[in-house]
Amino acid sequence: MTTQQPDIPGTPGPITPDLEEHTALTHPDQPVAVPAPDQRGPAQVSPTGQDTGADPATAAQGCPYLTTAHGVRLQDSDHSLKAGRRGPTLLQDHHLREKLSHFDHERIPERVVHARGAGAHGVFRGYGTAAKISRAGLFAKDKETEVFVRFSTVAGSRGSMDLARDTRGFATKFYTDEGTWDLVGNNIPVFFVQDAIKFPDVVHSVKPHPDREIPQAQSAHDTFWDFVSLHTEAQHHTLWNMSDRGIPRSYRMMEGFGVHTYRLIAADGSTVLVKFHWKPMLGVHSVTWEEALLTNGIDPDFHRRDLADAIEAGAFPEWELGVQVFEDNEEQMFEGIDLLDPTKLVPEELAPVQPLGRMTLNANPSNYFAETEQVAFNPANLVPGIDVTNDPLLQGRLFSYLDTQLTRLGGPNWNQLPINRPHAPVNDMLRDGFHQGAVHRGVAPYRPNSLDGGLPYETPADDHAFIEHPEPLPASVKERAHAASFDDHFSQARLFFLSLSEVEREHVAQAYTFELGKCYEQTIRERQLAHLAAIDTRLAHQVADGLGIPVPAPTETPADVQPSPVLSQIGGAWPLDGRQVGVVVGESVDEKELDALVQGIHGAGMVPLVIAPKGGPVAGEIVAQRTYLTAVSIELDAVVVASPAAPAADAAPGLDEKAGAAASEAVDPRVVKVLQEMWRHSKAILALEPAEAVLAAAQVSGKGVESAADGASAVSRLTELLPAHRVWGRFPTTGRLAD
Ligand code: HDD
Repeated sequence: MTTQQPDIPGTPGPITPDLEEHTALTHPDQPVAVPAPDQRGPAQVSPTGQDTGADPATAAQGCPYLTTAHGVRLQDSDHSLKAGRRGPTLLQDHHLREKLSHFDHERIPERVVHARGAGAHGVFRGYGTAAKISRAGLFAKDKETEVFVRFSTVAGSRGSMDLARDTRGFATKFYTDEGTWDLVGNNIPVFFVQDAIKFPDVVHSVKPHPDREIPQAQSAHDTFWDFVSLHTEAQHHTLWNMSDRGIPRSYRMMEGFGVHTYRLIAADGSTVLVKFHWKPMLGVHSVTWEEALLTNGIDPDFHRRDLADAIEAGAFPEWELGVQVFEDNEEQMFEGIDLLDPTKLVPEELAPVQPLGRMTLNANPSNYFAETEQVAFNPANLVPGIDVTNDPLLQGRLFSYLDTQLTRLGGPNWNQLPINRPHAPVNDMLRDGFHQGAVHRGVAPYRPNSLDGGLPYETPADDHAFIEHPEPLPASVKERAHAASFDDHFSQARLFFLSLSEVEREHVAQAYTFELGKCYEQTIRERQLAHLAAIDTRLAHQVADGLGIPVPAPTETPADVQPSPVLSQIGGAWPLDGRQVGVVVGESVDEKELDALVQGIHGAGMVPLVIAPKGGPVAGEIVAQRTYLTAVSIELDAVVVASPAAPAADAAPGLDEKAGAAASEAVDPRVVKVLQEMWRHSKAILALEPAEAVLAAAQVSGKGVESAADGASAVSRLTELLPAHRVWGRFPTTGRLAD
C-alpha cells in the first residue's frame, strides 16, 4: 500500500521518488493520516526558502512532515542508522543524536518555590472606578486586557499533590497596552516574614529535610516549626495556613491578595496607598482535612483538573479586583497598622474593598510547558500609574524574580518567550545573550546616538511613560534594623483567630495538634505552644491537650483586639454555579423521577453526576458518569439518592416496605462509604422518599440529611442548603472555643 502525499501549494511535492514507498513500508496496513495543508493555516512548508512565519505555533509545527530541528524532512524516525540490520549504530546518525540529546534536556529547573501550578488565560475588564486614583489604562471603563494567571502551591515540588496544607500562589500577568503588569500575590493576605532577607530561611525550613529529603509538600515537620516558633513574626501567616484557608476547595474559590501595600499614581500626580484584593465570584470555600488527605491519594491533580474542567465546560471562573485605599502620608500607617509591614492586614470593616474591574478566565493553556511552566512573573513589572512602596519584603522581591529566571529559563531573554512577551510594542537596548530570538537592526544600541537616527526616543512624561513617584524620604541613617511598629507579632494573629466561627477555630486547633504532633522535638512543641497561648489561651489549651503536654506561660499577654467577621468563610451565601451533585441510582430506577431530578439540578446551574452500579445507559438518554467503583465523595458538594423503579401495579400489598427493608440490607458498601464520608464532611445528603431506607442503612442522619418527596423538592432543598457550601451545624465541636 502506498501513502497519499499531500499536494502542498508552492512546494515541489515529494522530495525523493522513494518517499511513498518507504512510508508505505513503515505503515504497511493503513495510510498515514496527514492533515491537509489547508487545515493547517497558511503554507509555511517549503524546504526551499519559504518563510515559515513568525507565529510560534507555525514555526514549530508549520508543515505536515516530520522534520529535524533544522527543517530537513525525515523519511524514517523509528530505526537508528546501523551498519547492517544486526550491526552497531553509527555515530553519524544525526537524527538519532538530535532526538536523544533534545530529550535528555527536556526538563528545566523547577521553580525554587511555587513549583507546582496550574495556569489559565483570560481577560480583565476595567470598571472605570479607578480614574481618580490611578492613570493605569487597564482600569479604564470597559477596557479589556488579556491576562494569564498561574495558581500554585508553595512548598512542594512540581510533581507533588494539590491539596497540601500550604499557601497558594495567585500570580496574574496583565498584558496591558502600556506594558506588562504582574500582580504576584497569594491566597493569604499576610506573609511569614517582614524582610526579604529572611525569605531563603523560611523556604529552607519548609522544604524537605536536607538529609533524607522528606517530607514532601508538608509543613508538619521539625524544621518548619523550629523556624516558626523562633520567628514570632511568622505566627500570623502560619495561623492562616492552619485554618481552612490552607486547604482550598478549588482555585476558583480562593481570594487573592497583593499582600504588600502598593502606591497608585493618578494623572494629576497625586498618590494613594492601596492593598489589592481578588474576590472570587463563587465565594471562598475550603475542604476538610480528611477530604484533603483523601484527595491527595485519589486525585493528586484535583485543583488542576477542577480549573481546566470548569474552563472547558464554559463555567469560566471570575474574580473582582478591588483595592483598600489609604492616604499616602509620611507615616504610612492606618488606624495604628503599619502599611509597610507585610505581616499585617487591614480589616475590611475599617477600609472596604472598592472594586476596580473583573477578571474572567476563559481559556486553558494549549501546552503546559510553553505556557504554565515558562511563564515568568516579576513584581517589578509595573505600568504607569502603579508603583511600589518601601515594604522591605517587596523591595527584595523586586530583585529576586528577575534573578531566578536567569537560571530557570536559561539566560536573560526569557521575556521573548511567547507567554512572557509583552503585548505592548517593545524597543529596548538589551542585546544578545543566550537564546536571543530577536534580530535587532541598526548599529547603535546605546543612547543618545546619531547613527540610528537617535532611535529609540525617550518618552515624554505625558505619553504613557513610567515615572517613579518622587517620594520624599525621611532623614535617616543606614542600618540593618526595622521600625518599632514591626515588633507587634501577635495582635493580628489573635484578630484572625477571634474572627473565625467556632467550627473554623476547631479546625485550627486540630491542624496545630496534627502538625506539632508530627514534630519529634519537644522543645519545638513547647515553644510554639507558648506562642499559641499569646494568641488565644483556649487554643493553646486545646492543642496542648491533644499533644499531652502542659501549656507553657504565654510569650506575651493576649492583646485586646476587635475581630473582623469578614475573615470567616462561614455566613455568606454563594452562587450554585458549577456545584457538583452526585445522583445515586440502584439496579432499578424510576426513570421519570430521575430525569426530573437531573434536569432540575441542571436547571439550577449545578452539575449532576449520575452514579450507577456500572457504566453505560441508566435511563433514557442518561448515562452513568461515575460507577460505584469510580465515585468519590470529594468531588461532590451534595448527593441525592434517586428512587428505585416503582413496584408493579398488581404487586401484593406491603411489598413496598419489604422492598425498603431489603434495600437497607443490600446497600452497596461503596455507596455507604461515599455517604458516610459526605456525612463526616458536612455535605448535604438527600434521598427521594422511596429510597430513604438507604440513609438508615448507611447510618447517616442529622442536620442536612433529609428525604424529599420528589425530584423537584430535592432540588429546591439543594438550592437552600448549598449557598452556605456546607451544613456547618453538623461539624462536631468541643464547646471550648465558642465565644
Ligand atoms: Fe515569591 C515565586 C508570591 C515573597 C521569591 N512568589 C512566587 C510565585 C508567587 C509568589 C505567586 C509563583 C509565581 C509563578 O506562578 O510563577 N512571593 C509571593 C508573595 C510574597 C512572596 C505573595 C510575599 C508577599 N518571593 C517572596 C520573597 C522572595 C520571593 C520575599 C525573595 C526575596 N518567589 C520568589 C522566587 C520565585 C517566587 C524565588 C520562584 C519562582 C519565581 O519566583 O519565578 O523568586
